[in-house]
Amino acid sequence: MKPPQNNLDAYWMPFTANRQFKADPRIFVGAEGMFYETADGRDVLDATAGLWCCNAGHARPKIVAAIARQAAELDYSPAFQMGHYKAFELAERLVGLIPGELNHVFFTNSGSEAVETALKIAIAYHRIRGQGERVRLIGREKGYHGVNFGGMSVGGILANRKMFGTLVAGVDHLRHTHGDARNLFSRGEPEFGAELADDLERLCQLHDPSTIAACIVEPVQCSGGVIIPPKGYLKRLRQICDRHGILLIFDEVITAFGRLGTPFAVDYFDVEPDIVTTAKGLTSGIIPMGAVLVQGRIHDAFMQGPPNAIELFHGYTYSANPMACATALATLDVYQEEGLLTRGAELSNYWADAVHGLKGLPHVIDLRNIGLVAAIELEPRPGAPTTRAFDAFLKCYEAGLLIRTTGDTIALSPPLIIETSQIDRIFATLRQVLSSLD
Ligand code: PXG
Repeated sequence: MKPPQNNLDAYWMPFTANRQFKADPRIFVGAEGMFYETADGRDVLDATAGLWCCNAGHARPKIVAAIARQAAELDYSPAFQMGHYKAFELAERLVGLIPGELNHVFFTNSGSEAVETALKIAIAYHRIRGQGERVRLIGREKGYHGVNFGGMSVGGILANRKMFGTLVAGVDHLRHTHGDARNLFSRGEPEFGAELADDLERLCQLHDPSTIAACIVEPVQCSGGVIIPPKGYLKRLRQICDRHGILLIFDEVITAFGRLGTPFAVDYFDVEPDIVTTAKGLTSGIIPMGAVLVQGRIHDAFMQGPPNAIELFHGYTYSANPMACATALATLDVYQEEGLLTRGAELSNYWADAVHGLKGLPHVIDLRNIGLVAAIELEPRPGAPTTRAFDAFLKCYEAGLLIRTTGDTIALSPPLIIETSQIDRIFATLRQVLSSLD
C-alpha cells in the first residue's frame, strides 16, 4: 500500500522517541496471522503479539465477523444501571476459566484501569469490614502496573515514576528478584531467591500489618525485563499475606490467556490470589478491554445495605462495552477451539531450546524463558545504556522481525498460533542481528 502523505506532527506518540520516530517512521498498514505488513510493502513476523496482547494472531475471521455483527446489532449500551447479555456471558466464561474462588468480574478498558480498580476494591473491602486503617499498598521494584496514579505508585520502574510528583501516599515496595548470578541462564523458574518474598514480612514489621490493604505483583514481571519468580516465591508471598490479612493481587495483564501455557498464571504457579487483574489477551488486543476477577467473599462483602444502594462507586463509560464483550467472547472461542491457552505448554520446550541456543553470542549476558515468553539480556554499551538493544530492534525490523526491548533486554512473546518453523525464523534472524551488533 502506498504511504499516505500524512503530516506526522500532531500525533504525540506514547512511550516513543517521537523525534527519532518521525525522522524515520515505521508504519504498519495491515496484519494477518503471524505477520504485519509495513507501509513499504514488507511482511514482518510478529514476535511480540503486538504489545504482548494479540494472542490469537491477527485478523482472525471469526473475531472479525463477531465485531461486525455486534456493531450492527448493539453498538453501545449504557454501563451504569443497564445491562446487555454479552457482559454477563463474558463474566461467566471468565469465572469458568479461572480456578478457585475468583468468581466475580468487574470490567475496565485497559490494564491500567484494571489495576486502579483492584486497588480501590481492596481498600474499600477492608473499610466495609471495619478495617478502614488498612490503606497501605505494597508493590515491587521493577513492577509495571500501568501508568495511572495508583498503578504508577505501586509500580517500580524509575523512568515511569520520577517525573510525576509524590505519587500516591502510603505505598512501599518489595525488592525485585533479578540479578542473582546463580540464576543466570535458567530454564524456566530460577532456583534461588524464594526468601526475597520475606520482604513482605519485613514491611509488616515496619508499618504494622494492620495498616496494609494489599500486595500487588505481576506473577512474571514482563515490562521490567521478563523477571521470572524464583521457585516457591509466589507461594511464600501468599502465605505471608494470609498470615496478616493482606489481600494478594496478581496483575495478569500479560500472563493471562495462555502466555505461560496455562489459561492464567494462577494455574501455572498454583497460587490463588484474592484479586486478579487482566486485559490484553482478553480481546487478543483488538478492542480495548480489561477485567478484575475478585474472590466471592470480597464481592459479597459489598452486597449489603438497602438493595437500591449502589455498592461500589466506581466504573467507566465503556465498562463491559458491547463491542469489547463480543470481541472477547469470539476470542475465547478461538482460544478454546484451537487449544491456544495450553499451546504455550506444548511449544515451551522447543521455545526454550531456541532461546538458550543463543548462549555464547556476542553481548548476550543472560537468557530467560517461561511459557511463550523470553528475555535476551544484552550487556549495555558503556555510557550508552539501551542503545544496543534498540539497534537490535531496528535491525530486526529491517530484517522482517518485530521484537520489543526494555532497557537492554530483548523481550519476545509471539502470538500463540506460532509454528515451530516461525520460531526457527525468529531465532535465525536474532542470531544474525546479534552477531552483527557492535
Ligand atoms: N499491568 C501489567 C502487568 C502490564 O504489563 C499494564 C498493567 C497496563 O495495561 P494498559 O492496558 O493500561 O497498557 C500492563 C501493560 C512492554 C509493554 O512492551 C507492556 C505493557 C504495555 C505496553 C508495553 O513491556 N504492559
